[in-house]
Amino acid sequence: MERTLIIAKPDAVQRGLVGEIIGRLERKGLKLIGMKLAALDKTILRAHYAEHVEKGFYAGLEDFMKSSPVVLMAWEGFECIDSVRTIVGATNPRMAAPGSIRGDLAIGVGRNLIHASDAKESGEREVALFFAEAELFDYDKSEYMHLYEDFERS
Ligand code: DAT
Ligand code: MG
Repeated sequence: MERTLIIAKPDAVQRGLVGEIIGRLERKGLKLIGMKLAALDKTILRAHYAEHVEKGFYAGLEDFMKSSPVVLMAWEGFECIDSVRTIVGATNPRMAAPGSIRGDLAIGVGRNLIHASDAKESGEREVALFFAEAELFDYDKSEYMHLYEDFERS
C-alpha cells in the first residue's frame, strides 16, 4: 500500500479546519497510521521543500509554515497518492475543483490549507522525514473487506 504525508498547514489549524480535513480522508477509507502536532523549523522545511528552496515564493512559504503549529499525518491506502491529490485539489485553490479541500475551503495559493505527497517515492521520503518508525502504526482496519477487493488489500 502507498503512504502519503499530509500536513494540515498553519491556516488549517488557525481556521479550525483540521477536523474537516481528517474527516474527508477518513470517509474515503484511508488508514491513519501516524499523527502529531508540531512546530516546523527552517531545517526540516528546507528538507521537505528542497525542490522549491530556490524559488521566489520560498521565503514566504517558509515564514508561513513556521507561523503556527501544524498537524502532521501519515495515511495509507491502495494507490492513495493520486486519490489524495484529487481530494486535496490543485495547488492554486482558485483553480481547484469544487468538492476538493482546496476548491471548497481555500482561495490563496500561499494559504492552501494542506500538503499531500505527489508521488509514491515522495510519500515514502516525506513520511520518513517527519515520523520515526516507532510513531507509525501497523494495524488491521476492520472495514477493509468492504473497501477493497482482495488484490487491492494484499
Ligand atoms: P503542492 O502543495 O500542490 O504540491 P507545490 O509543491 O508546487 O504544490 O508547492 C508547494 C507549496 O508552495 C504550495 O502548496 C503553496 C506554495 N506555492 C507554490 N506555488 C506558489 C506560488 N506561485 N506562490 C505562492 N506560493 C506558492
Ligand atoms: Mg508539492
